[in-house]
Amino acid sequence: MDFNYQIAKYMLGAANLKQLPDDVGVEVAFAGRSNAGKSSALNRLTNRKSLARTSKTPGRTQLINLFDIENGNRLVDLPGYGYAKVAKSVKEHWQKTLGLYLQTRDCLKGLVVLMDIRHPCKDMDLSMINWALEADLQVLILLSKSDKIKQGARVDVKRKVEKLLRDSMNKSDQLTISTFSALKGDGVSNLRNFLDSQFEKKPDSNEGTGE
Ligand SMILES: Nc1nc2c(ncn2[C@@H]2O[C@H](COP(=O)(O)OP(=O)(O)OP(=O)(O)O)[C@@H](O)[C@H]2O)c(=O)[nH]1
Ligand SMILES: [Mg+2]
Repeated sequence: MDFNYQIAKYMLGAANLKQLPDDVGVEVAFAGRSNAGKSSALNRLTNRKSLARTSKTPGRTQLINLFDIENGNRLVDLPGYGYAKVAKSVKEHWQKTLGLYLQTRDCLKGLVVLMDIRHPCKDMDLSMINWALEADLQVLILLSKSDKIKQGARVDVKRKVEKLLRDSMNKSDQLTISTFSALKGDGVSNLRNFLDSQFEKKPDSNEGTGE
């Protein structure tokens, strides 16, 4: 393991792009439909119960929340898309802000897209994945809440999603797919490996200095 994700520190929640920290270092963002399990995935990764706020009510995360890892690396919890009951004006604001963040943020290197394993590949998921690949981001798809279905069905859904995405997307070599359960820990090592491969290592990380 290259990075210790347990030391993640909450930095800030940005309501608009002006509030984001300087566009340097590396960011990997967690995207997905509302309620897909983005905040829960971050909590599982960092082994912290409530680093990122989770909720049974979709639309919980309403800011771009940033968490500092170290060496200028940041995890980003994005507001979910596709939640019908949020007021239209709020939704429009978020779609615009999210779109701008994804399109203009130079330090954004990777995107983790969570899709509930029981309802994968909705239109907005496919647009998000397609857009990210076209923008040359590395993409990890997490088929979330895998504990909700049996092992056989898990393998089956993963295979189908893999085929659909490989057939429909250009640049699918930038794409990795894993099942995931924040509850049971399925796929957490795949998430860690993906992040380790995106983040900047220290220039001369010196073991034994206590850092
Ligand atoms: N069974 C099960 N439930 C999960 C899992 N991950 C998340 N949940 C539940 O799904 C609900 C939504 O989880 P969140 O992590 O808040 O989802 P989110 O994608 O951050 O949602 P928004 O911030 O609204 O976009 C919560 O009730 C979680 O407890 C999982 O792996 N297994
Ligand atoms: Mg959330």
